[in-house]
Amino acid sequence: MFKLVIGNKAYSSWSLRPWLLMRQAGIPFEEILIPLYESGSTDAILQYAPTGKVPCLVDGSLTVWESLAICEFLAEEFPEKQLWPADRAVRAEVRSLSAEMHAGFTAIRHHCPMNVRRHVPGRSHPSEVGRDLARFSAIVESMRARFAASGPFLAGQFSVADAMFAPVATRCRTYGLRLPSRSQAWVDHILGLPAMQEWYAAAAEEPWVLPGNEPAEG
Ligand SMILES: N[C@@H](CCC(=O)N[C@@H](CS)C(=O)NCC(=O)O)C(=O)O
Repeated sequence: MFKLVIGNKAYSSWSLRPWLLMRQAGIPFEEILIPLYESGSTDAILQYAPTGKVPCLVDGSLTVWESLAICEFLAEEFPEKQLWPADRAVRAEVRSLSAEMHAGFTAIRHHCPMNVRRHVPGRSHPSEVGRDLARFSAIVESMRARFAASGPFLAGQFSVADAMFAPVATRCRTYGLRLPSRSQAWVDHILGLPAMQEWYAAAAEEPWVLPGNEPAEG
């Protein structure tokens, strides 16, 4: 069985991506959770991933690291699940969006760190966060306008892009970021998935708290 090595569910946005992909696609795996940013965390991760970072997927003697590479690998392993859309043009677009997420959105990632236990709406954020949010909304509005008829996900049916953007959905909730209606509907849909509810419930039970990152604002 696959082993998926992840970090704390409260904080580890990169871990959430392949975890959600596997849960949503019904791909069985054993979860190995290594609490991050403790003495010994990096050494523990290095037993699996050469980067010392999570996520990491282990399949027997084979190791795959980097969230997007894991998603690519799984899409190839399970072609019948169509984790990339079947249509060539849509697939190219969804691949581009997934790569854009993997390489970009640095302001929102830096200034609005994922913490699914937190709710702190109404804060002011640097203007570059607004630019990332505008790009995110433009993506979702465009995708949902074109693919509404084929399902509630970005390209209609669930794809790697939904998994890659899922942590942005959690940040929109945590920080109360305002979105246009189609984007808000996508965020609500992602956060309502049973797999996301499972992730949130597990995060709520985690004992680990990063200093300065956790007052229980609600
Ligand atoms: N580009 C990597 C990013 C991985 C990453 O930065 N993971 C964080 C947790 S979300 C990590 O392992 N941090 C531990 C550390 O940097 O010591 C990916 O896509 O998987």
